[in-house]
Amino acid sequence: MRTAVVITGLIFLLALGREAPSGEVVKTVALTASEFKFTPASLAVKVGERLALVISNRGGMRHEFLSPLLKSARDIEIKVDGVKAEVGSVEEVEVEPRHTVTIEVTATRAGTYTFWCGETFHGKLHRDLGMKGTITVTR
Ligand SMILES: [Cu+2]
Repeated sequence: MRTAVVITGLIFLLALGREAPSGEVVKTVALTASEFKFTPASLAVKVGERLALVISNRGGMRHEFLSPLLKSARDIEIKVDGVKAEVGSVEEVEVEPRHTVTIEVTATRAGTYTFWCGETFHGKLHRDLGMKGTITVTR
């Protein structure tokens, strides 16, 4: 009986090991969205480092997070108010007022990636009113 338990435990561990993001070191960065800025507006991460971007909307209107980083990164996971949302690929993430969305990604390529808000206010992109920033990915 003991053998059976050990084997079950091994299978469980193997199954856990297949999940790429688990066990990786996670760098958590808090990003506040409001009218009309992101704070901080610049952040840095390393290639292969797991980034958890915790975006809190402290404003009164819906904001978005868009970035080419989401196209080149791997293993994207989205959590809305702490609850995991299933995603295959993602181009933009919406954050309603007083809500928090966490984007977890692992950057695969070095470079400087812009991010911005694609919502509009009186015909102008929030991006053009100041809601933009950069994520620098280094080796
Ligand atoms: Cu916005």
